[in-house]
Amino acid sequence: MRFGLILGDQLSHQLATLKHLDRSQDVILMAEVLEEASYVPHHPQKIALIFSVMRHFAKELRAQGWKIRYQVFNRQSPIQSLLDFVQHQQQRYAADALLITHSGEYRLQQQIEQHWSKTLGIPVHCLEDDRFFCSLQQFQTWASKYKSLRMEYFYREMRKQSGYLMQNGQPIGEKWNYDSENRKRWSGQPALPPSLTFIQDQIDRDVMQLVKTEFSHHPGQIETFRWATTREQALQALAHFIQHALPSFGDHQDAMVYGEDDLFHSRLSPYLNCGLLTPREVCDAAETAYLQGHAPLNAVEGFIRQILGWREYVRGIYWLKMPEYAQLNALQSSRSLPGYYWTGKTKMACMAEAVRNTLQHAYAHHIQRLMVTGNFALLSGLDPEEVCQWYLSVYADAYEWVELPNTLGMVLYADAGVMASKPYAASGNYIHKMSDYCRHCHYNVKTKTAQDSCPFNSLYWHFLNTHAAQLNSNPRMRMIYQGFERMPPEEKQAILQHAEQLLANLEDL
Ligand code: FAD
Ligand code: DLZ
Ligand code: SF4
Repeated sequence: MRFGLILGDQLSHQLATLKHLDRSQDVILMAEVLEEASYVPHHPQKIALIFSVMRHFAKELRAQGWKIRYQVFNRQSPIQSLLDFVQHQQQRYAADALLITHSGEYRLQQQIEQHWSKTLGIPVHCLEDDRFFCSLQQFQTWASKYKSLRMEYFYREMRKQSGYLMQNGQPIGEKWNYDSENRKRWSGQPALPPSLTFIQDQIDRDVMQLVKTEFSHHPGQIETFRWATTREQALQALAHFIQHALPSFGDHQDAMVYGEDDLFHSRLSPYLNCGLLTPREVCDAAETAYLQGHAPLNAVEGFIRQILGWREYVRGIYWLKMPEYAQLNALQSSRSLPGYYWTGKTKMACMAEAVRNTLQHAYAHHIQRLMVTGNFALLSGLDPEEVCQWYLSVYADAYEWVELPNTLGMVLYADAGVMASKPYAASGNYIHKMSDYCRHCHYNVKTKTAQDSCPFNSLYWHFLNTHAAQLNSNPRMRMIYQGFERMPPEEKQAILQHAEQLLANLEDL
C-alpha cells in the first residue's frame, strides 16, 4: 500500500498523484495544518478558499471510492506540518512509499526532497506536475537558447505548440499580440458583467466559522467571501466570464475605476492555481468563444496570452532561478512597507482603492497590482522581501511560483531585467489616464512640488535620478532620461527635494 499526499493547491481530478495510484489499495492523505496556513499571514479568504475546496475535493474522491485520511485544522494538535501528518499516518498504516506531485513552492519542495524520505523511512516519489502547458524541462531548454528571456518569444513558441489562434502555422489576424488595442479607459459603457454568487453549503459554513475563529488576526475580511469552492461552481464562474466579460476583456484590460473591483477580468486565477480549473480548459473556452464569433480577437488573444504566455513563463522563471532569485535586490531598496498596505488608510485614492479591494476580496486586478501598489513600492524603494511577503499574503491566488517573479521581477526590477526589459515606473499621469481615481483624491495629479502634489509625480523623477547609473544606458529609458536632462536645474532640485520630504514621511501620505 502506498500513500499519496495531495496539497492544498493540487485539487484536480487529473492530478499526477491520482493517475499513479490505485484506489483499490492506496490511501490519499490531505491535511489542514498550521505550518501551511501561517508561513505568511494569508488573507482569511485565501485560507477559507483552500480549506473549503480541500474538503469538497476529499468528499468527491471518497465518493469515487478512494480511501482518504483527512486532518481538519486544529491549532492544539501536535500535528502542525504536512510531514508531521504523514509521519503520524505512517505509524498507523506502514505504507511502502509516498507519492507526491511536485510542489508549487520551492520552500516545501526542498523540505520534501531533502528530509522526508529519511524521516519517514520510505521512498518518496515526486511526480511532475503536468497541469501546465510547458514542463520545467521544456522551459529550461527554451531558456538555454536565449540571452534575454523575453515573455513574447516564449509566448510565440507556446502558441505554435498549442495551436491556439493559429492557422496554417501563422497567428490568426497576422499579429501575435494585440496589446496596443487593449488600453482603453472605461467610462460606463459597455455595461459591467452581472455579479455571480454561489450558495454556501454546510462545508463552506463550517470553514467560514473556523477561519473567523482561528485567523481573525490575519489581514483581510472574511464576511465578503464570494469564491467558488467546488469544481462545479468554478466551471460556472468560467462560463459566466466567457459569456459576460470576455468580449470586453481586451479593450478595458488596463482600466481602473473607483469602486469597481473586477471590471471585465475573469477572477479565475485562484481556481487555476488551486486546481479547480485547468489552464487548457480555460484557454479552450476562450478560443471557442472567438471561433463562434462571441468575442473579438483582441480580447481572446489578450486573455489567452495571460495564461498560455505569462502564467507559464513566470513559473518557468521561478524554477529556473530559485533559490537565488528570492534574494535579489538589484536596486538595493530597503524602506519598510508603510502601514497603509495593510489597512488602506492613506490619502492617495488609488492606493486606498487597491488596498480596500484587496482586503475586502483577497483580489485586485493586474493593473492595480502592477501600476498602483507595485509602482508605488518601486518608486518608494520598498524592501523587496517585505513587498513580496505582502503580495504572497493578501491574494486568494498567491503562491510563490507565480507571485515572486511578478513582484520581484516585473514590479520591483530587483532581478535587474530578467523579467522586464525596463522598470514599470510611472508617474501619476499613467494612473490618471487609465482611471478616474484622481478625481476622488486629496492630491493633485497635475502638480509635482506643491504640498498637495500627487506623490507619484515627484517620486517618479526621484526614482529615475537615484538609479540613473543603472538605468540611463537602457535604450528603452533613453528618451525619459533625455527629458529629465532638459528639465531646468531649479525644477529638478525642487522635485527631488519634495520627494525626499515624502520619503522621510512615507507613513503619512
Ligand atoms: P485576468 O486578468 O482575468 O487574467 C486571466 C488569467 O491570466 C489569470 O487568472 C491568471 O491565471 C493569468 N495571468 C494574468 N496575468 C498574469 C501574470 N502576470 N502572471 C501569471 N498569470 C497571469 N497571479 C497569480 O495567479 N498569483 C499571484 O500571486 C500573483 N501575484 C502578482 C503580483 C504582482 C505584483 C503582479 C503585478 C501580478 C501578480 N499576479 C499574480 C498576476 C495577475 O495580476 C493575476 O493573475 C490576475 O490579476 C488575477 O486576476 P484574474 O484572474 O481576474 O486575471
Ligand atoms: C496556502 C495553503 C494553506 C493556507 N493551507 C494549506 C494546508 O493547510 N494544507 C495544504 O496541504 N496546503 C495548504 N496551502 C497550500 C500550500 O501552502 C501549497 O500547496 C504549497 O505552498 C505549495 O505550493
Ligand atoms: Fe493616485 Fe496621484 Fe491620482 Fe491621487 S492624484 S489617485 S495619488 S495618481
